[in-house]
Amino acid sequence: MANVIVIGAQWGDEGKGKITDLLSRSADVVVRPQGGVNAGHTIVVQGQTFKLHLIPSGILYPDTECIIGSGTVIDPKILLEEVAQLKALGISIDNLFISQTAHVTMPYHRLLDKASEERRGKQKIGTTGRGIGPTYADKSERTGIRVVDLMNPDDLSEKLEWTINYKNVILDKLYNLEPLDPQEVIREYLEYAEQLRPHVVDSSLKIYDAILKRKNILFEGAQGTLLDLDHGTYPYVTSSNPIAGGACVGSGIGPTVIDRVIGVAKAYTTRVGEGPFPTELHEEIGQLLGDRGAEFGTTTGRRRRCGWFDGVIGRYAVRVNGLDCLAITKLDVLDELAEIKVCVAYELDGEVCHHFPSNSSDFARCTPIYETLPGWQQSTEDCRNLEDLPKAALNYLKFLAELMEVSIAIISLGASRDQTIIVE
Ligand code: 2SA
Ligand code: MG
Repeated sequence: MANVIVIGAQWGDEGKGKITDLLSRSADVVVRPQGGVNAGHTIVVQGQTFKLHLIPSGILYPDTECIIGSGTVIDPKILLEEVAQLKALGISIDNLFISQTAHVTMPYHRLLDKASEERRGKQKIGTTGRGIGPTYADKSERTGIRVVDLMNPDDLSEKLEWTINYKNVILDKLYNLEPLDPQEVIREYLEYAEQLRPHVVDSSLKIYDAILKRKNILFEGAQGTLLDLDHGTYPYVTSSNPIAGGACVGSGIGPTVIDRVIGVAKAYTTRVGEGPFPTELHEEIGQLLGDRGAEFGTTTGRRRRCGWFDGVIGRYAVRVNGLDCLAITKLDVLDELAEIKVCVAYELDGEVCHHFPSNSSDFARCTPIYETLPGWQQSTEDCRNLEDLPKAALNYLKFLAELMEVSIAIISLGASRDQTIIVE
C-alpha cells in the first residue's frame, strides 16, 4: 500500500469516497489535504449510507487515524454535525485529528459566497454556497481565521471583532445585507472550539511521524483535477488545488514520500455547477446516465450534468497529477447502452486538438471528436473478476487505458464495497 494519493481525474464526484474507503482498509493514516464542506463522499457499508463532507472516509475503520489537513477549510458547525451523525451510528471519532493551521469558514464566508454568486448573474460559477471561495480568499489575503486562533479565546475575540466589523461594511454597502453581531459569532465559535479542541494537532508533524514509522498513508483528494484553481477550467473551479501536488502542500509533506498516485474517473463524465463541458449530453442518454447513476450532488442535491467519457481530459489528468493508474467507477451505469462514445480529441476552430487547452476561452469552443464503441447490454453489477465482464466492457476499458496511456487498476460496478474488481 505505501503512501498513496487518490485524486479525482474529472470534475469531482468520480467515486473517490468508495475507492478511498477500499484503500483505507490497508491504510494506517488517511489525510484529507484540501477543500471543505463543499465535498461530498457517499459510502455504502453493509447497507448503511454515510455522507461525509470533511471527515476522511477512513473514519469507518476504528484503527485508522484520520487527519483533516492544513490545506482544508473547516466549517466547524458542519464538521460537528458530521461527528454527531457518526457517533449516533456508534462510530468512534477518537481517531479524528484536525490541523491547527487549517482555515475556518465563518458565517460571513457563507453569506458572501451566496451574495457574490447572485451578483455575478449569468457569470455565476455555480458554487456549493458553502463559503469555500471566500474562506480561501481570506487565507490568501491573510485575514483568515485558523483553527489555532479558535483555540485561543483572547486571540479569537480580537481577530474576529476586527474582521467582522470589516466584513460588515462589505455585507452592508456592497450587498445590502444585515450586519453580523461580532459577539454572537465569537460566542458561537468559542463553543465549537471547545468541542474540537481534543482533536486539534500539528498535522504536518503528525503525518511526518507516521512517515518515519513507515506507516501506510492515504491522501484523499476532494473535488477533481478540472476543478483545480490553477489547472482546472478557471474561473469555473473551486478555490483549492485538488491535483496530486496539492495533496503535498495541503498536508505539509514533501513529494518524495509519495509512492503512488491513483486517479479516479467515472466510466462517463459528470459536472455540477456552471462552466464548459464538451461531451455533455442534453437529451435522452444524458438523462439515462443521470438516472442510472443517481447523479445528484451529495452536498447540495443539485442534478449533475452528464456526458460521455472525455479522453482528452483523461490524458490531461494523467499529466498534471502524474497518475500511476486509474480506478474506473460506475461502469455498470453504461450497462443498458447499445453504443458508447468516447471523446478522443477536440475540434477547435477547424483544427484537431489532442491536448486540453489551458486557455479557458479555447476550451469553451472545443467540440468533441468521438469514437463509437459497442455496448454490452447486460448487467455487470455482479462481476467480481475481469473474466466475468462482458467482452465489450473489457474492450471499452482497454480502449480507455490505451487512449490515456495509463493502466486501470480498479473497476467499480456499484456503490457497495464488494462491487469491485481489483486488477493489480
Ligand atoms: P465551491 O463551492 O466554491 O467549491 O464551488 C466551485 C466549483 O466547484 C464545484 N464543486 C464540486 N463539484 C462536484 N462535487 C462537489 N462536491 C459535492 C458533491 C457537490 C454538490 O459531492 O456532489 O453537492 O453539489 C463539488 N464541490 C465543489 C462546484 O460545483 C463549482 O463548480
Ligand atoms: Mg462528491
